[in-house]
Amino acid sequence: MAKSYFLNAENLASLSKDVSVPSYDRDQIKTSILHIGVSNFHRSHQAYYVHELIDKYNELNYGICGVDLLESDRRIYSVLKDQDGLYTHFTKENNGAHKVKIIGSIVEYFYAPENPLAVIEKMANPEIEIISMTIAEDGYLLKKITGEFDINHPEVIEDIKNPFSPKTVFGYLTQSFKLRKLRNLPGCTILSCDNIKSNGDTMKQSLLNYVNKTEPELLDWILKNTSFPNTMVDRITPITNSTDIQTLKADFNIDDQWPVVCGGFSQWVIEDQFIHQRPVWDKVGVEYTDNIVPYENLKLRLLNASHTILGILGTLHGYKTVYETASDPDFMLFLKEFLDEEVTPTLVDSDVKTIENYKNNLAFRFQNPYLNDQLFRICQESSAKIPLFILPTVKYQLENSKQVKKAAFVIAAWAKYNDGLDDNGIPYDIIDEMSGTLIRTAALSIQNPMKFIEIKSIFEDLSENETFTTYYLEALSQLREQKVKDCLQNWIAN
Ligand code: CS2
Repeated sequence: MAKSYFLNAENLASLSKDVSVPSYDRDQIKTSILHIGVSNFHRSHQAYYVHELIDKYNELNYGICGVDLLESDRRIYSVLKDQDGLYTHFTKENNGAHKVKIIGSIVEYFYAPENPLAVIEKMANPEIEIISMTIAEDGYLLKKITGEFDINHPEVIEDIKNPFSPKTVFGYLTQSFKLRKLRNLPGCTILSCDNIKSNGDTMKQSLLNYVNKTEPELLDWILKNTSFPNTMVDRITPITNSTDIQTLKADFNIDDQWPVVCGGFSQWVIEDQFIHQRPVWDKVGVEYTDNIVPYENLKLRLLNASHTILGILGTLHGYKTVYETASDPDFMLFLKEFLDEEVTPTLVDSDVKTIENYKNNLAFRFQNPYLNDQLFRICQESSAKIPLFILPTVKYQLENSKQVKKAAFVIAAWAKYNDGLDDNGIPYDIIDEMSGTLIRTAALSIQNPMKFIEIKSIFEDLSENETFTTYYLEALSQLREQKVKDCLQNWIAN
């Protein structure tokens, strides 16, 4: 086996010619973006676009300063430190083609727990024009059911007590905005890149609530000097596994401790509301829009809902990956009918051709044999995903007296999923903030099947809707008697 090279700035020149390395001088880059939450997804998506812009167009004004806030981020901190902020972007296309690129757009990095004041200073630096984030849904500290900001959240209480060593993104933003105001500096754009509905509006609502409680005299400044564009983000990014690390070593001579693996398709749509000049990311495929809603609905209700369905049904059957499940015609037929009959009617802001193209592209993306996207990843935190990906469809359909049959089957399958055993009797883990409630309620629903959809923080009043519950009860009783694949036959082709 040829010698592999530890990935760092010094070794870039030694890497094989098959590997694309930054063509630019990283020392010349100005950091105008500060990104909170250097997740796998950030590295496969935003940091990739930023890299492409610098690499292809020599746009040196848009480097990234990465920031992580959580104890659990210690590992990425140490990897990026060792690797001079460099990492491998490993794209796997459906036809087996691989693209291996070293991404150089993260040129600075701060691990906030080690030096919170340095992070506050950096965020207040006028060179930072955009503060972006991927902090996951729970980072917004919203109360279940009402969706309001949880002002009594333990981390908020902590931040109020220790404003100069905050734990939350809101604590950091508030302190840095105070400095900007005091120093008479311009504000900046807050760019949420989380896969949630109205991510910019949600960020704004949470931040303003926090500021209202902690520094009300700052509210006016924030309203005048910042903006919160909504965005739609999309790139399938499986969990990196040891085989990926080995392949990069053996086939490309790169010794990268934590590369990022992703599918070929990527989309980023951003509302055009920037405080400073809008970045020319459109040169590398970003779309700017005045209205994010149609894009968001396609993404959440078609792609993410499909993932959730394949995740739950596939796991019950005993499959391990999206690819396996999406290669099984029974599961795909059920999914296709669900998308056609129950989701498509809700997509009132998109034309038929756009919707059809989107659905066809989805099937193609799911059937990528090289991606190894684990159902385990998809099923994590379903209690946060289902209200976002599937229940808005159910709500729309019920309000318009339209079909909800397959959605009801999926919810029943999720109740069964929380028993933690697949159809071969093999156990799996349930990773969910609400796992205790889910497991307990699924067990109770063996005697009393309504119990599961009576979890108000997930389903609100859905258990009171007779059309839905009739299908749900029928589905759950079948699922308790038969394997999921056998049940599917009763639910496809009406
Ligand atoms: C997935 C998403 O977590 C999930 O349930 O559906 O992570 C999905 O892969 C991304 O949103 C794709 O952009």
